[in-house]
Amino acid sequence: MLELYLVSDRSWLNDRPLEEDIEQAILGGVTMVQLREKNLTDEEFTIQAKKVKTICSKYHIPFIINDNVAVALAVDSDGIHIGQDDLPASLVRQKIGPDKILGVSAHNLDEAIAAKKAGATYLGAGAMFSTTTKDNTTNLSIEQLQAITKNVDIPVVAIGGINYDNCLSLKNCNLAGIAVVSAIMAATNISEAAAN
Ligand code: TZP
Ligand code: MG
Repeated sequence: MLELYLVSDRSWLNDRPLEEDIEQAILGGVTMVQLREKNLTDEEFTIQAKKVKTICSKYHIPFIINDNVAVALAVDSDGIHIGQDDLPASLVRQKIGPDKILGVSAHNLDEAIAAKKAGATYLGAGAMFSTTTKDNTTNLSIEQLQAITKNVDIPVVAIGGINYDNCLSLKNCNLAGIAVVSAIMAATNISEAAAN
């Protein structure tokens, strides 16, 4: 499920609808999709989420909403992903119930342990490499990543600057998968980038 986790970014779209790029990514081999929107109203986010949910459902790909519990509940997404600056994970778990996927970002082992305790289904750990997709990222070393996967027994995906050229350097980290934004969203041929 988490093998190749696409996190969306509409800033790479060239007049194409986001859901079409996401469909191309799924056709290329993406196994999970997160809709990450930082500049939409809840109403706009909900409209976009319904379109992406339709595509994900068509291919039986889990569909995750970034940050916004109201939107996640409104569209009945498969889950939600939250960071350390969003609502506390335990509260989000309460709001969404026991069965939804809850992803939590972790930047060190302590955050990873706390997220699991709070009810996280999986962890997003990073940033592994330098990235221009997100501001103010903190870097996580390979050793720190290995400490997380060794000591926390829920699936972990790595994120941050991961691409075709560097992804194999994470192969000894016991990951459930990798999460990527620009390595797929910025590609001219999205399905090919996902397949590669
Ligand atoms: N969280 C940590 S790094 C990051 C997020 C959302 C951005 C990853 O984007 P890219 O383009 O794959 O480096
Ligand atoms: Mg967040």
